[in-house]
Amino acid sequence: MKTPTQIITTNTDDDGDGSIDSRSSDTYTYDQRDNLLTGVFENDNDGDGIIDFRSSQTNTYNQKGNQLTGVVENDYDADGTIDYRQETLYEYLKGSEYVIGVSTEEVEVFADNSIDF
Ligand SMILES: [Ca+2]
Ligand SMILES: [Ca+2]
Ligand SMILES: [Ca+2]
Repeated sequence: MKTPTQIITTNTDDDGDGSIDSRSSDTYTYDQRDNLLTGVFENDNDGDGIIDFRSSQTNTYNQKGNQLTGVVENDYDADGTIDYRQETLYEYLKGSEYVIGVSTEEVEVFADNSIDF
């Protein structure tokens, strides 16, 4: 029996001084077939406890477990407004033979003061 929810937290101490310089938290959920349903990725680039980047992935599947849609949403400045969205549609003919296609939609290209590397 697989765990339906998986959370991976990474703390990075870049200079080894004992204080965390960046952290990321990834949360995954799976269906009973072990297909990835959602993934949420959060990044605190400067380790101040405030999330600076957020991204999510949402997938749907048909009854055979083949992926039907995949939606990626990125919030580059973690202000709650999605800055980038990409939707992928999968179509299948007989069996699992996969035919087409990708459709990409961009809400905005970039936010103004996004990533503070
Ligand atoms: Ca450090
Ligand atoms: Ca931060
Ligand atoms: Ca945003």
